[in-house]
Amino acid sequence: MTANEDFLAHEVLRSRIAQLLINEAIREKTFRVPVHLAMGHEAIAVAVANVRAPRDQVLLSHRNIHYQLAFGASLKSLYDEYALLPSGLAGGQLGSMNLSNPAAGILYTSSVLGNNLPVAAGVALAEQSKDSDAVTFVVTGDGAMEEGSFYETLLMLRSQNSRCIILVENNEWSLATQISERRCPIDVASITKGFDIAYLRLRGNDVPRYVDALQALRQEVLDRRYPAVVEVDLKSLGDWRMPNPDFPDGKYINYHAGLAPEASLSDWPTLRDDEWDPVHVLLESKNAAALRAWAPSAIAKMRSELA
Ligand SMILES: Cc1ncc(C[n+]2csc(CCOP(=O)(O)OP(=O)(O)O)c2C)c(N)n1
Repeated sequence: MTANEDFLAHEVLRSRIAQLLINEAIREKTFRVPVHLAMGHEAIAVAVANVRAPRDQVLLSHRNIHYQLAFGASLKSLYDEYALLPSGLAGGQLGSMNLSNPAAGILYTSSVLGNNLPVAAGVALAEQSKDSDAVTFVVTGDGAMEEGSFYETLLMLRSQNSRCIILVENNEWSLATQISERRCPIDVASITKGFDIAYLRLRGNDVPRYVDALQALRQEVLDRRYPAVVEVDLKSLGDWRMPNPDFPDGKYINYHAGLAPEASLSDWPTLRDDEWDPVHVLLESKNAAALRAWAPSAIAKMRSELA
């Protein structure tokens, strides 16, 4: 394992532990705003933070805690922000769904679904006019992709040959509906082909592999001067089954926001034992034993941050 791979693994773990501690605080009704946890989304956020060049800007959506953490926000600064305290990351002014952090490269975050896409097109155009070699990253979801702004943004980015990467975090769900329940499938690869926009699909939560793929794509976007879409298959962890007489195994409840009632923090903070959990994937790494040994002390240290 290289030093960078080791760093990436610790970042994934730090993000998961921080989110499980935030989940505990949600359980205790500490916060004054709804928080959308992103457990299961850590790998892509850690990879983007690692690939980003200093001038690159990132624009986020309602579910953004994984990027805040990957871009260096402390657990305490997020905890205080969600409690709307002056000591919060944005002085308690932005809460969760609109939390930006321009000093760290998170230029803009919007709770209005699909809104960050045209804003990103504007940001990318502004960078182009300065002849900079910056790439703009914008994060969206499979639900937000249903907004007209997604398609308008593709048109605008390709027409202007803007250096922008749209990341679609495809968790298959939008609030309480699955893609198959609410719409026809959208073949993003074909749509991007129609616009002659680069397309990359990621799955498996292997952060070093994500970093390599994103680095190559970022370079392609700069060299060829055109946009790209990355579709990332992932699962938002924290789902649970509610007892219900009509469902022998309980009714499936997708995790969307707020408390993940059955998620709790243990010495090795996995939530499922397969490739859909980025923390489980770390067990495949050469450093797995050392990571397992490190986790309890990290948990204790982060818990003490909040004491
Ligand atoms: C313009 C607008 N319409 C509706 C909403 C309500 N809303 C918030 S999150 C969400 C679902 C988003 O789904 P997706 O983009 O897949 O992200 P996920 O929450 O699954 O991560 C909706 C409909 C909103 N915030 N803004």
